[in-house]
Amino acid sequence: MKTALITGVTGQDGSYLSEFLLEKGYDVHGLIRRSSVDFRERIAHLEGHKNFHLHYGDLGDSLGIVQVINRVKPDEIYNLAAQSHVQVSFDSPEYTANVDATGVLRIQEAVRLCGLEKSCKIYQASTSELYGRVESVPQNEETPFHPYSPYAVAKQYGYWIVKEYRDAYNMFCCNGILFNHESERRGETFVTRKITLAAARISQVKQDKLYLGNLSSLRDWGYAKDYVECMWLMLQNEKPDDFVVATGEQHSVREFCLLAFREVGVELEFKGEGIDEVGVDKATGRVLVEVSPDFYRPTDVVNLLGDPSKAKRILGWNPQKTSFAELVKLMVKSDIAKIASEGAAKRVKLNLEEYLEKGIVK
Ligand code: NAP
Ligand code: G4F
Repeated sequence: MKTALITGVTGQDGSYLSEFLLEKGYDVHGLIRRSSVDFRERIAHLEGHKNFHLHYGDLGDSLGIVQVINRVKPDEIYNLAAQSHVQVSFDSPEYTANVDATGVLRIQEAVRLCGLEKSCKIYQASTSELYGRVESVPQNEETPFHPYSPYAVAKQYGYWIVKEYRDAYNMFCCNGILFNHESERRGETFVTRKITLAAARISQVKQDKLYLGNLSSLRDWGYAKDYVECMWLMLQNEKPDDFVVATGEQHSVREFCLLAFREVGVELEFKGEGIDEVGVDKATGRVLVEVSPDFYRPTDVVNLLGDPSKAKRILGWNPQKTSFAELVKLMVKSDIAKIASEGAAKRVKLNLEEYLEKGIVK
């Protein structure tokens, strides 16, 4: 039985990758951070599984990482842990560098210190943000990087230290240059999930309006569940290498909004430009989407489109399992159910409070 260690196991990708590897018969170990709230929503359903184990640790703490790697002796490490929000990296640039840059080095060195450099394969979660202020479109493994946020600059260090250890110490380590991938489990402050949650709430009269930043930003959005398979395929390849993982299709934030609101029966029409642009419900004339400068970034990456030919050719990975329209649909559907169930739970609580007050239940 193969053993895998996943950092970032509580995140979107970590949860799907855990399910994927358990399904393949792996013994899966996850690194978790101690926090005051101990409910880990995305992996709660896995916590009783006999081949699923959790260990406390933090990418900022070398000694802890060495201890976990020494205890687990993994055949494969998937380093998914990161301060993963680009906008937040402008507010916490030093923290982001410590986790997203030096954290990668800590993993690589820990593997060497534990004497596992010949047996343990490492996957590093690199990113399309490395292309940043893009120098050409579409982007592939040969496209020059131009990182354009503290997050991307930190990830660039991670990318290069992986390549360095591959050459210097002959280690099997790979960079997956993943373009944006989303899902029902996407963090709620990333733009796609913010939109699908808002569409669900607005349709259930629980929110009035959605405020967004740059509506013209272009992304290559795929489905996270499809992408974790490619992480695994990279570590099964004959030799370590770097791969772009993308769909090869590009859409704007505005287009994402149009499709998401259509799923809840609202036809939006966008009017105006820049900060004055609004998304109006065609049927009622109500303004449902507005632009707020709060969500503009000091520097924004606006033209990402990936070319996944190499992953397709060498790894046999299918980049278009889930289409853009299907992705939007499944995210909105899930959020409609989530918001409705929150309402139901609240009603039960209110009823219970009323019954307690009236002495109907004790
Ligand atoms: P995510 O949902 O934000 O998850 C991030 C994970 O990192 C969480 O489990 C978080 O743990 C953990 N983490 C954060 N700081 C840590 C630290 N100091 N020590 C240990 N763990 C820490 O991210 P994701 O979307 O799954 O992305 C996974 C990885 O792929 C990230 O490295 C991200 O930068 C990269 N990436 C993502 C995309 C994308 O579109 N999703 C594209 C390219 C690259 P807590 O639960 O304790 O916060
Ligand atoms: O959803 P986003 O925050 O994702 P972003 O910045 O592309 O980063 C994500 O994908 C990267 C891969 O390219 C990962 F490495 C990274 O970890 C993360 O998962 O923003 C997408 C675009 C940006 O151009 C942003 O300016 O949407 C624009 N946007 C417009 N309004 C907004 C908003 N982004 C957010 N988060 N919130 C808004 O209200």
